[in-house]
Amino acid sequence: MKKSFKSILALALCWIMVFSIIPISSLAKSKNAKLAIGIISDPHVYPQAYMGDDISKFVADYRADTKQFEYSEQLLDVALNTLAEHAKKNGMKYVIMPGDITKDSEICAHEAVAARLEQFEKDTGITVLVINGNHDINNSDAVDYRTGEAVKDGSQITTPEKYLEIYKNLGYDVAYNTFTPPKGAKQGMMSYSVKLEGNYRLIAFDSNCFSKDCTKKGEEEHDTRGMVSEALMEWILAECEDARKNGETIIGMCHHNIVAHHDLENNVLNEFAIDDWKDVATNLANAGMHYVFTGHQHSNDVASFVTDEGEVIYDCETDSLSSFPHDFKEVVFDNTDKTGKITADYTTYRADTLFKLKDLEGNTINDFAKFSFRKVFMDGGNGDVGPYFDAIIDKYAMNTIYSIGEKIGLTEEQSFNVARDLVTNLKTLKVSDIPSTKFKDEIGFYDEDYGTLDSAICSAWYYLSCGDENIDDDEFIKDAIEQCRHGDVGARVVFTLLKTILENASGNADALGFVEEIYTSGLGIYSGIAGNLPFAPKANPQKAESPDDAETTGETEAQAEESTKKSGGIDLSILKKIPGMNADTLKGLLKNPSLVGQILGYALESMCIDENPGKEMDNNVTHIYNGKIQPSNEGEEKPTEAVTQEVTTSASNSSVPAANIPGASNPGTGGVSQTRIEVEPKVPSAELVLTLGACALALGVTAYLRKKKEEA
Ligand SMILES: [Ca+2]
Ligand SMILES: [Ca+2]
Ligand SMILES: [Ca+2]
Ligand SMILES: [Fe+2]
Ligand SMILES: [Fe+2]
Repeated sequence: MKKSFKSILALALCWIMVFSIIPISSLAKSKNAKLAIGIISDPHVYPQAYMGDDISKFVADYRADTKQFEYSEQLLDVALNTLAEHAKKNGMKYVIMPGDITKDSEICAHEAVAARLEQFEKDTGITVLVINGNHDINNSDAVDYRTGEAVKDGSQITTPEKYLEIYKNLGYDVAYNTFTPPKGAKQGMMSYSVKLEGNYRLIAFDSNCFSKDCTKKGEEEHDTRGMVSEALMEWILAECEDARKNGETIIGMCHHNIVAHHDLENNVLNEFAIDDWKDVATNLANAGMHYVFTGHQHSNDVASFVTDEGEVIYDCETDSLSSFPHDFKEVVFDNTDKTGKITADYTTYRADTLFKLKDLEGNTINDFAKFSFRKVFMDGGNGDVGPYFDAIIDKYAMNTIYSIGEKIGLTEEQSFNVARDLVTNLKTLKVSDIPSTKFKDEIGFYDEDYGTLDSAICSAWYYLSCGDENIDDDEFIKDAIEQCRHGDVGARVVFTLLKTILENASGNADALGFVEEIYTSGLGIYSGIAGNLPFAPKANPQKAESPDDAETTGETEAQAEESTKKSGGIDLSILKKIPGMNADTLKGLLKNPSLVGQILGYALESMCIDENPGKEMDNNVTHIYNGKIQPSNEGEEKPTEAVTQEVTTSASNSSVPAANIPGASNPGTGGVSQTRIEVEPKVPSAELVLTLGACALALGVTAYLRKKKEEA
């Protein structure tokens, strides 16, 4: 008896063990569960070993770039090490990367990153899943500086086939399905899907254009824009269908934004959101993809979009690891709710949150975000974006300025002075009487007497890049936007432009032609954009008696003083020095300065205000998908934006019903406009447009230069 009791006991213990261990662990794979994922986007790595023995040439050549290439390897290191540390607590199983892995598709960079990621997989047991970005394939900017000079002989360009070979162990090794484009086409060819633990399906799709079947020029050279071809969409929808049949929760990843994160993505910056984004977002959301992870624009943002059927998609964009503020994210999904509710709990971290970087001299950098912001915009000064503008003008515009100048008889020196003075005069242009002080401690830029245009640009850059925009406590930026929209900032920008040119070229017979060509060409482009803006350009109420009339019709001293006041303190008498100037010409030139101001205000507002899906709901929040949304009962308008089911801040864990979210039922105030706008501004780089953007839109000169450059 004793013996058999023992064996029964042993048998029972065995059963307990079998039931308690084996079934649970085998069930875990197919059963819904929480899932932690790390997200690193746009690391834009370039290996220091390829910058040459003396890297100063490389650093100088990329001065006009906000990406910190010389720190890109360190940034990836500290971010991965932080994720590994966090994984010990949150059990993270996957790290995903939504593209722009390299500077410009350099093979040396791809190979260095792939080696680092494979090592990370070995060290941590975490699986890394990558997708390519626009910079990563067929990019003729691929460069080798090992000789100390920029060598662009094509030897560093990564082809699509080479890319697949390099990343074979970083996604494709665990793929459930892959996409094969139709014969002769390559769009989407890196796309694959993976079944993730916890009953999720990741659909990683290649939104890029690097082959002749889809690039704008029909060449095997990358575009900045992105798209989903018909064949790729068919494949994605089939994947969604298959995942839904299996009861899997669908998660998307691609490089380009599926939902526009602010209104500028609908017009000026239309290469950031994917082509026809509303159609793509509608297809994906209706097919059951409610969360998609993107990058590309180098900023932190969540934006939502609701389809006609009431399905929502949240586009979570992660900041570029190599650009201010150098963030990465972690998300915890939960699909265990029986009703089908899916929660995504996001947390955003600075790259150097646990481990610090070293500068080129080997000194520890305490706050890399601040270091990088100041390095790009201030170069050690206070609130002075001059060096960055100088670098941009130098890199993108100087040759064009010289050639225009030459055409109208300016010396090279005069042309140079026009460019230099424009930068100086515009960045110090007063846009508000209120001092700019909000970022004095955190970043170090400020204006203690009154707010200038460069402070407005720095502020906008901060808000857009960091996310969780809240300008409630920023009296300067609120006033700057108001002054641009309805004050005389536009007029003063125009006068500054004229004054600068005339000061350097007055007396020249063609100076007027120069001014007119620049201004009208710029204005033409603005009018084109403005016709599609979500506001109607209003005539300035003061325009009827604007200074241009007075200027050319023999005004009195008192009138001149009044004109000077109206033009923001700029002495307009200089306009009289233009050879051949008459009232009609001047009127034409100064036709609509209020439009210039409105566009500048619109650009600033798009970058600084974000209520989609709600105010401060980008970085550390929980977004919940809880089935279809019923269109709101007030009015026939369907909610096309800024809608969230229920939002919980991670910190407080308090639940806020959708009705209480600012902007939730108020389309038109959030980041997404109602109509897609087709304009053709050619964008040399994200950095150029985003930074000069606010300023250049109002300038006219940059649009003109850009257009001229294309013609050249
Ligand atoms: Ca792997
Ligand atoms: Ca947002
Ligand atoms: Ca935002
Ligand atoms: Fe990027
Ligand atoms: Fe990109």
